[in-house]
Amino acid sequence: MRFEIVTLFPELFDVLRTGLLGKAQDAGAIDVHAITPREFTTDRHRTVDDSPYGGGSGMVLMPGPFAATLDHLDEARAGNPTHRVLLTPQGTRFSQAHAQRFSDLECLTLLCGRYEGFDERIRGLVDEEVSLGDFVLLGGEAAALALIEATARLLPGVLGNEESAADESHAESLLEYPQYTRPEEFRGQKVPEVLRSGNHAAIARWRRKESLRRTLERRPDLLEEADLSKEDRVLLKEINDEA
Ligand code: JD8
Repeated sequence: MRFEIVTLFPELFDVLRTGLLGKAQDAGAIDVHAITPREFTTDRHRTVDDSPYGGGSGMVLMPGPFAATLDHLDEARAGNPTHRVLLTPQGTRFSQAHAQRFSDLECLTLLCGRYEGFDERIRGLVDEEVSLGDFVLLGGEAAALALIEATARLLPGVLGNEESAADESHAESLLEYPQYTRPEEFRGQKVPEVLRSGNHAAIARWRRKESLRRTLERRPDLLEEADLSKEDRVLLKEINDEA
């Protein structure tokens, strides 16, 4: 899968050479191409922003350099299609469902802004608008990096361990159970006995119960959405009766 990023700071995407996504790039499973609209300006100062019509503080990104960048990318792709996403606080909240949908694409083009944001006519150049969440960033780049990571980890050949992505997807509606490794005792806290019992059925039951407990305590909204089995309801009743 190819990720194209239109950004004033293409060097920020060098971080994707780190770790598993670096390996995925080396292996050709993903291809990351960050490009700056400054390259497609025509004036001496390489201007990409200007003051807002109607007055007010700050600068607004001009549509021309963004449109020229997208045209260039279309030509470089030789007619192969892409899906264009604008990162903005005004977009729909990014979720795992977006990551799943994007991971089916051959090519995804992400538009990142800075300053006070985009000239309204840039919105007409994209297929959808996405927000990372209800907090204020300085620009779209950190949101794009998170979106790329969430999407790329779903691709075949990216995770290394082929089981992990599928394994987690059926559990994605619940929070994860507590995990332990060595040592057996740390600062007076012991690893739960059941995990050292070798009883795999008991371990699976304990893990499911602790997932349910943690989700109930921290993210009851997720529990509403989860489709729970009869056994899950038994475990939830046990949790309730403990209190
Ligand atoms: C793009 C400029 C800066 C500063 C308005 C738009 C996403 N979840 C998210 N939070 N913030 C962004 C985001 C912020 C951006 C731009 C995305 C382009 N800014 C802000 C305050 C005034 N501009 C985001 N996705």
